[in-house]
Amino acid sequence: MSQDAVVLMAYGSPERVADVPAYYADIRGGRPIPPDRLDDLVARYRALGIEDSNPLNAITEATRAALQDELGLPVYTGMKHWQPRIADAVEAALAGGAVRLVGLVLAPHYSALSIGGYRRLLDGAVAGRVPVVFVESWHDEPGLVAFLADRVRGTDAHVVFTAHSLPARILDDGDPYREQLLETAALVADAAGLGDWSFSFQSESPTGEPWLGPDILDHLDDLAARGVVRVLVCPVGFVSDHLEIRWDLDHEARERAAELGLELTRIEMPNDDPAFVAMLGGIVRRALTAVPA
Ligand code: FEC
Repeated sequence: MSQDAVVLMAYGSPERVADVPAYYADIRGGRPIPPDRLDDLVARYRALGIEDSNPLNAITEATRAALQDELGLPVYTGMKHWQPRIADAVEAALAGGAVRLVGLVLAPHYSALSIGGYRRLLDGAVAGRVPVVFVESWHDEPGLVAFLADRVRGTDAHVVFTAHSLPARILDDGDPYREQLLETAALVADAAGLGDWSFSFQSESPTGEPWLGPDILDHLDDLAARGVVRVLVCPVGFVSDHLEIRWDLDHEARERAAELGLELTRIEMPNDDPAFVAMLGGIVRRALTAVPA
């Protein structure tokens, strides 16, 4: 049957520990990997219990299935750094009769280094065979703001909004990433009536160049020095439980907070929450009506 279809894109996670070297090589795009960094990454996945199967990819699948039900259209998962690849999703969609594709990334904020990469992979795979409606960002989507505001409203903790850091050189090129992140944080804080909040980056990689800051670990030091005792982390740049949430926040940031005498909690991630999936559905429907079939 000829119809529209959605390619739902995510970063991807190795299915088992044995996949980590190939997965990391994909992220590095051919640049060499220091052996200690690989060992460290394997140890992080092991610490999360990912030996022979990966619950993180199962979350993406649950979100895909729920979005498909919500839309009544086929939705195919395409991963940036693991399987099924974005190109696999495109081939499956075209084999299923798709005549137009919506490309939606499970990350709300645009950077040429992140969403731009998904777009290049999608466009390259489609190669002009069908029209593509690509959603560049959804950082100020009212449903996202309302969803996150519900997660932080009424807290007596200092709320720290976070997102993945990127090399600071993106600012030289006028990249909107940081601006969009700060906008989401301000919109959520306003909608939830928060008085005490801040923003920090997380998950920086030691690549030898400066990254956007402040990093959450340093930021926790500052908050403790300011007399803050309770912190609620709201990761606006991520939408599901994965390594950067379950290790970088739940392990590393929590450990640093404990050393500082801070109580650190985080919001439950959207994952496949029905309200979140309904919001994604609204974005897809709007994208389809904005562009003639
Ligand atoms: O749960 C999982 O298994 C995967 C979690 C995961 C998500 C994620 C999201 C983003 N990343 C972004 C940028 C970078 C840049 C580098 C980089 C490196 C890694 C490594 C792992 C990793 N990232 Fe990631 N990222 C996730 C996982 N990321 C593992 C490699 C080990 C390490 O450095 O810790 C640096 C690459 C390089 O070395 O050159 C840059 C951005 C996002 C948010 C947008 C998105 O989700 O696509 C931006 C989830």
